[in-house]
Amino acid sequence: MTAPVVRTTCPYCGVGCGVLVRRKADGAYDVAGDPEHPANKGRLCSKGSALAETLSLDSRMLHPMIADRLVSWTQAINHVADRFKSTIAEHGADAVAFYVSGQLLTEDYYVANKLMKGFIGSANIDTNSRLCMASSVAGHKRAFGADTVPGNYDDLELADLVVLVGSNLAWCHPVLFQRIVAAQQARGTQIVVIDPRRTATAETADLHLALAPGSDVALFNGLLRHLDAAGAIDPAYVTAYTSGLDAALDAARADDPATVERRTGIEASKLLAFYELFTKHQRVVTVYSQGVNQSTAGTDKVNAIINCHLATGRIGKPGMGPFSITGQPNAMGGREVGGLANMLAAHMDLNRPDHARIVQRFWKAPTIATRPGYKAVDLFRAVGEGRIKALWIMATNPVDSLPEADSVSRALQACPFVVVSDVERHTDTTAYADVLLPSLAWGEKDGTVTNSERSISRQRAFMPVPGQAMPDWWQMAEVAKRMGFAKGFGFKQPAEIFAEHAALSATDNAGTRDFDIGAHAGITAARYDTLTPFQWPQPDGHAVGTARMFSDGRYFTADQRARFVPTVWREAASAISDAYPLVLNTGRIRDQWHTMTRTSKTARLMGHIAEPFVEMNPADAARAHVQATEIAVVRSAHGSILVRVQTTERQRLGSVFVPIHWTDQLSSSARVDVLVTGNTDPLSGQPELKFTPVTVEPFQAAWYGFAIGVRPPNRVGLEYWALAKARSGFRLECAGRTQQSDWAEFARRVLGIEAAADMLAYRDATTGQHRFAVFENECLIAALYVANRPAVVSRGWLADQLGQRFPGPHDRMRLLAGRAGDGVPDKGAIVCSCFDIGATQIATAVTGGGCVDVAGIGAALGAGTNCGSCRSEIGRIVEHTRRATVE
Ligand SMILES: Nc1nc2c(c(=O)[nH]1)N[C@H]1C(S)=C(S)[C@@H](COP(=O)(O)OP(=O)(O)OC[C@H]3O[C@@H](n4cnc5c(=O)[nH]c(N)nc54)[C@H](O)[C@@H]3O)O[C@H]1N2
Ligand SMILES: Nc1nc2c(c(=O)[nH]1)N[C@H]1C(S)=C(S)[C@@H](COP(=O)(O)OP(=O)(O)OC[C@H]3O[C@@H](n4cnc5c(=O)[nH]c(N)nc54)[C@H](O)[C@@H]3O)O[C@H]1N2
Ligand code: SF4
Ligand SMILES: [Mo]
Repeated sequence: MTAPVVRTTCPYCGVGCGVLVRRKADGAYDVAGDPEHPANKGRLCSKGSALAETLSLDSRMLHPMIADRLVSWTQAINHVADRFKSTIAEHGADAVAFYVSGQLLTEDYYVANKLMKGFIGSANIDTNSRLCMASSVAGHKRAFGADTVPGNYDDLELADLVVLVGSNLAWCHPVLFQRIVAAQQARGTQIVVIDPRRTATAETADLHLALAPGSDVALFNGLLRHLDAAGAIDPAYVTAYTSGLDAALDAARADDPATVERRTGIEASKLLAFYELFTKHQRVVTVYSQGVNQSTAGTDKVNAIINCHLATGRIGKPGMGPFSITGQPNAMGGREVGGLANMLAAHMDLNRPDHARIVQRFWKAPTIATRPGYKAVDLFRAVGEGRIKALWIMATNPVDSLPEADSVSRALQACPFVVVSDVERHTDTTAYADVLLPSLAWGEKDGTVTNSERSISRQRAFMPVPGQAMPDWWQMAEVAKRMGFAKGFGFKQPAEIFAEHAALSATDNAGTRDFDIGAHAGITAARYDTLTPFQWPQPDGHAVGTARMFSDGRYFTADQRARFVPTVWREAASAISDAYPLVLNTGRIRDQWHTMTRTSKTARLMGHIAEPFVEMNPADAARAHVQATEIAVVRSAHGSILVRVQTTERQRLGSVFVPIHWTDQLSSSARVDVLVTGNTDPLSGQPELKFTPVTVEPFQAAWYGFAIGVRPPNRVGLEYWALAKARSGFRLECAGRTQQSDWAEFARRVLGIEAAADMLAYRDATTGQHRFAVFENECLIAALYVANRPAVVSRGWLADQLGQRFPGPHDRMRLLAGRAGDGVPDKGAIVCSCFDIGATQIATAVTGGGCVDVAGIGAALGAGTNCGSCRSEIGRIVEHTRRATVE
């Protein structure tokens, strides 16, 4: 008998891939792409493919806790409800707040929003989506009168030109990227990438514009002006369906070509090449994400892009449109339930009395919030200033992900009452909780999510409930009941919540609001169980959802016309200076998800990049007196971090890049948001996460070390460290400013071993080398390599030796040498995580195996043939190796 297959949705990015999960005979799970899901048609990326490896319960939070004491759910719920009630009684409803997440399911989010806005009566509920797509929401509302994503994924395949602005799609939305690359190969779709860095995405582009950070408005104003001059504006469309073109053109004309060239730092010929491509192709999709949104000019950047699509009438038709790609699996669902401090439920407006009446009446709520609450950055400032006295954080890790992050931890420290619902016991945020509530994780919980193309899909449970973990919606409904709101929160299962949410969306709607899923109002549990993906809107009576919005040229503004918005380029809020001469850009790497609470559990995903780094141009590195592979201090006006230096020409002069992922759980001091400014976009409240003035300085290490261990090495007292999971244990990078007097003693402390242990040692005073390997029953259990310079050992190979037998002196010597012997290939850093193929193997297949391209590497090694996330990196290695061989 074969085990049943559960159809669910990937919990990571906003592509929203369908996943098939099967329980194997050994109890482990097998994860595969769902061929029937419209988003991915069977594909998965490296993170999706590794989902089965992240399901362990090792570090999970499994019991409610008050002040580190295990308590029952009743005690925990009573305590939370009582504290919220007494705080409200004493200080008013605006003295409490929820800070939630685009990783909640729609049902969780709906309950949170209902409780805060309709029953507590405050709009102090904001979400990490404020850091993610608030500028797109604000831009959509300005242009369309509603927060509507016009197109869909098929448009990316139907387009003749795909413009990617501030999006590293190859790493952040890999399955969508693969769909575009397939179209590029099959039908010659042109790809333009607009990003200050030459990213993996840019490597595959036909044209890459490495613009000066923050200059997008000037670039798109220049495009609008060019479209006008070239006669490419569609007067029929503009006259029939829009208003405000003249004012937008006037604003754009302020940026003459020379000004655009100066502001963007892009030479005129390249700018013209892009403008001409855009002019020539009718079928253009402009995809944008955080390089656009996370800026003090974020909303203007969004509208500068939309202006160009409206002017050419390229919206609402196959293969064309502006396309805001969402990051989190349910960023869209959160918008639909109104989970932001300036929205009401079901895409209704907080400041419209008619909308407030609809929602309040539908909820039979005692009150309704009519004033916007605090947006994320201000919310934590209000916590810090004592204006918010009780805070519930759910499915997000603000101590790591909010700007000026050290002031966030200080605010939490000072806050009288902090509740954290999470799935992990130890995060940088759970450390500040008065009450910890264990939530069900992916694979254990049921509900819906909405992806970037408005497609609503089910997440389904396939695992048993661990410990006492409970769904997030249940936790809030119980607290609501205990606060005296039993009537509004009697939900017994997520289907009931979804049914109510769908009914609200259709209430007094009749086509006046974009979000209407009335076809699913009152859905039964049985139908909810079998729900297949559909695109909203799907009003009552419609058999299927809506693939494309605005096809009829009607928008959701009062006069049903789309609005052009005049946009004016302005500088980032903080300028570089002599003290802070470099611009810090932050973002993602391919195989990690945010604060790594789940993706760090698998050695396969840690094998790609195992350590936090700062990527900089070699000339900037030389000026800062730091070298590749050394540790550097990156400092801003707000704080400093320690990270490894990487130098590359792909990084623009004057800009440096640091990934967002590392936390205090896995590194000594690499939380990048400690550095980042809390300046926000005046309209959207989204912080400027991609532009912080910083300086880079040498760390002045006296020694560098690399350790492995079957148990995590001890980090106490280490100045610099970064920990990562390896296949049979852990690996640790470390460094310090002062030499140790007794390295053997140091090794025993870091490796956590007894004095009597079987420890082999090697010392070379000239290079400051100290090497130790520790055995138990002839098996390697730990090792440490220290030197004056960054330790040159084969890290992947060494980590793979943990637990292996080393009976003889010859093998043991090889271990101390830190390298595989002759004839045993060293993989190098893992590039293809699906097949575990490293950079050295790829280079060897070029030099010794005659491979000349990505396809050849795929045929020879398998690398790049499964999820495809690594194909652009393979291409880069092949090209580099071939060039090196020719020279
Ligand atoms: N592997 C992985 N994938 C993810 C995530 C993850 O954590 N890991 N997170 C998901 C989430 S929540 C999100 S929001 C998305 C984000 O997806 P993306 O937006 O694609 O990712 P980022 O790396 O944040 O930033 C994108 C690019 O913006 C560029 N950029 C910086 N400043 C500017 C500028 O002024 N103008 C322009 N045009 N570009 C600029 C950066 O160099 C960077 O390459 O990814 C989602 N997917
Ligand atoms: N400098 C800089 N900062 C950034 C960004 C950037 O580009 N640059 N990007 C921003 C963006 S776009 C985003 S989206 C944020 C992301 O930042 P966060 O939201 O802070 O990051 P995550 O690691 O996804 O946090 C999710 C938390 O929820 C927990 N969790 C997982 N599943 C569940 C569940 O079902 N229920 C509950 N209750 N908890 C769960 C996880 O263990 C984890 O602790 O970071 C933002 N911060
Ligand atoms: S692209 Fe990858 S991370 Fe995103 S939903 Fe699909 S499998 Fe998950
Ligand atoms: Mo995000």
